[in-house]
Amino acid sequence: MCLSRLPLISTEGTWLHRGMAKLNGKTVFITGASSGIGRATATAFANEGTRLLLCGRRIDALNALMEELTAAGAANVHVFALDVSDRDAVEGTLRQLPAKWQKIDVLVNNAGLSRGLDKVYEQDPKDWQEMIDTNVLGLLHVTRAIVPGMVERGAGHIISMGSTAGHMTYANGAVYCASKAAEKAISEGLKLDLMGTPVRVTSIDPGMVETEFSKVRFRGDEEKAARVYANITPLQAEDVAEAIVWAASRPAHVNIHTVLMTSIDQGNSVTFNRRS
Ligand code: NDP
Ligand code: 8X3
Repeated sequence: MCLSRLPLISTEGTWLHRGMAKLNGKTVFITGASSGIGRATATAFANEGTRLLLCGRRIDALNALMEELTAAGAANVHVFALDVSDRDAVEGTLRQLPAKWQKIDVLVNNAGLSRGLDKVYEQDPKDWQEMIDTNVLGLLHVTRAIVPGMVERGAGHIISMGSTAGHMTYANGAVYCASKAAEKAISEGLKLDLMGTPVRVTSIDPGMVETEFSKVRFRGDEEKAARVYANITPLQAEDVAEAIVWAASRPAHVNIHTVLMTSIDQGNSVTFNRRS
């Protein structure tokens, strides 16, 4: 649809297009782009003609993705290794980005993981630490480094990965669920703190998505990971990527606060339609 043909509305003298915001040429920074939702989101934004800044710890996987995206016609992709839980590395690396990559329009705070499925009073505290350091502090480190520039430029959008786990806690997942409840509170607070600026904040909260998530949770035990998705239809990474691109492409005056999404076989954190 041609944007110029879309109807205009007026709000107190300001005329607004009723169409999608143009993503073409915008700079999108995705953390945790080496697999799963982050990887699919990179592909989805590349299809919209964005410039892509992609990080994760596995640089080989990021280089392979960059080659794939470039071969498919992506205009501009820059990848770098970054552990979001390392505050000094986040501050230093993002400060030293090449000048042409400094102005980030959309930040996708996607990097995250779960470790173990254990009773909280028995779980290894190192697992708590890794989840909180990555899912909560990692998100804060990156947000702290990027958002001041968005406020200064008067443009930007922070899209963070929440979860159904942040809405309802399940047994043996207390700390992962707490990390996603923290993401929900941080996104809500960030939106309030950004009132009076045009910078937008969105939390994308999916239920079960078939990615490397469970393989990471069970430290490489593929059989255990596969059982998580057995006899149900889970969401796919591409479903979530579409929701992220949709939120980013609303007209500039529209802020999508939350997208809570599951597959047809999931009702909430604990209710599934397992077919056997
Ligand atoms: P994957 O394991 O497939 O992807 C996780 C990504 O996060 C990888 O690219 C990984 O890259 C990156 N990552 C993990 N730790 C760090 C770190 N310390 N620094 C930088 N990058 C890191 O899982 P998903 O795609 O499923 O997960 C993506 C997000 O979606 C997470 O925040 C997760 O909590 C959330 N989510 C997942 C759901 C699911 O059911 N799969 C449902 C709801 C939310 P690398 O290893 O290279 O560092
Ligand atoms: C990931 C979804 O239900 O495995 O956030 O915690 S769940």
